[in-house]
Amino acid sequence: MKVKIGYRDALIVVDMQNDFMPWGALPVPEGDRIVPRLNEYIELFERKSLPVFFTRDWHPENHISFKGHGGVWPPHCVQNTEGAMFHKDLKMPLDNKFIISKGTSPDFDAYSGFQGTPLDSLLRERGIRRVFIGGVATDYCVKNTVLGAINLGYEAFLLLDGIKGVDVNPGDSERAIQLMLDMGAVGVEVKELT
Ligand code: VGL
Ligand code: ZN
Repeated sequence: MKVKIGYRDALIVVDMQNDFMPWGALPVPEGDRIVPRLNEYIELFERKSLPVFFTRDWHPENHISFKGHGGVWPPHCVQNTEGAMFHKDLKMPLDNKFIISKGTSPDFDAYSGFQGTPLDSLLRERGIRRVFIGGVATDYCVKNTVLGAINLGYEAFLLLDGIKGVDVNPGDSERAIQLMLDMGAVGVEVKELT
């Protein structure tokens, strides 16, 4: 299926930060392998002057999701640390780019890029109706961002060749993908976009 992208479309790249890479504190296996593919998507949107949103986990060091503070995860993506920086090879556009920080206060966590952020209003005020979502982790922040988008009335496209999951339990990512598709997300690959 060919999908023609245009002025009502935006790209959302989820959490491509060092701590989610194989060398990071909360590694997503092969999380770094999707960088070149995500760069292709970014360039496609950039060429058409369409907005690109980069979400990032941006936690205080006593964050509720951390072990010892009520959560299950090792400390990760602590504000202003190297682990919270984007993968160095990710091609961030100079213009029409937005960085969306989430999980920024100690007592709230956010797996969805929409939770506690201005993402919805930024999309809405630009007349965006369709969002194309890739990044990490398929079974956490990608899943919740896709479902959040659908709940808010956006048409959500899942970048099947631009996602990687944690798979704490084997099969988590496969089940997450199936759930997103069942909820109405449309799976696409880069070669289908024009
Ligand atoms: C994420 C676990 C904890 C994610 C964030 O980006 O998918 N996963 N915090
Ligand atoms: Zn987190």
